[in-house]
Amino acid sequence: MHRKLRIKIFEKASLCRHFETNAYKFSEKKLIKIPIYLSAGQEFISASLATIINDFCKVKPLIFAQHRCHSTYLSFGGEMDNLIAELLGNYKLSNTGCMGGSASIYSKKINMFGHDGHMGTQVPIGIGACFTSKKPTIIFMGDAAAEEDYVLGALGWAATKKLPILFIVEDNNLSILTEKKVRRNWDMHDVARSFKMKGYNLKDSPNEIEKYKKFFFKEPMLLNINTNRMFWHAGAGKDSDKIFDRYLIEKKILGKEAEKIDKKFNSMIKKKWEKHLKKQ
Ligand SMILES: Cc1ncc(C[n+]2csc(CCOP(=O)(O)OP(=O)(O)O)c2C)c(N)n1
Ligand SMILES: [Mg+2]
Repeated sequence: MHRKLRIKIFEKASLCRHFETNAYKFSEKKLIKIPIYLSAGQEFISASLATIINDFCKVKPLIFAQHRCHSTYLSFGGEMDNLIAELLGNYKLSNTGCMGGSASIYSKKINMFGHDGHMGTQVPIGIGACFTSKKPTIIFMGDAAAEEDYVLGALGWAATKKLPILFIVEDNNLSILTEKKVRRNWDMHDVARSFKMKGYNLKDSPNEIEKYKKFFFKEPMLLNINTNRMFWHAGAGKDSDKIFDRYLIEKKILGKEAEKIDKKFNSMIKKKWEKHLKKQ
């Protein structure tokens, strides 16, 4: 992967990481009063996809995400101020009004549709939107949402109709606290293949994700991307301090340039949150 592209992806991931660590802090201090679903640890999935889709595919897809969607929204160009206002309940200060809380973020500007809270419903809904519009569509789901019956049936339809959909399983191995091995003995990339669509199992590294870009939106494809959730399922807390952190790995590989980006977003995003908190 070109270093320039890798840096661009790191920039998006850094923005997402600092957004989430601030959300964590203010949730812990009870300044955020609603349930929040933090995506820290998983941000390289949306940061890589958004950058590659913008630079390489040059399309603006319809976006369907699940409850852990802050990084999706921010990576694809959602306004950070609106999301901060939403989480703090300062709806009048955002351009969108109420977005339905952390789990249901939407944006007309970036074609992102809000989630209804039922795991996996975004899959048949997104497939329907693509079937009628034929627009390039990206649908995110968790590894547990992927197990829902209505997800599996709908995948078969997308495969049959060869719809231009990129299905992304953000596989953090967890359904709240239950690991995948307790829940099932099969893999989502195999399921996709059994429906005769492309299906791959990969890590959440930008390098790995980039390998599949030539197939994006040409036909249905499912990428099962293995990742790690840094914080609790909901709210501010940690299940473990010992998780693999892609952000630290990328920062180390990219060296001084990444350190500078990290510092820049650290101070910029902290200031943004503080500005919003003053208006409360
Ligand atoms: C249909 C349905 N069943 C159960 C729930 C309760 N629930 C909310 S999130 C969740 C786990 C989601 O796991 P996954 O899809 O892997 O996403 P992650 O939280 O790991 O990002 C469950 C069981 C729900 N919201 N909807
Ligand atoms: Mg999960």
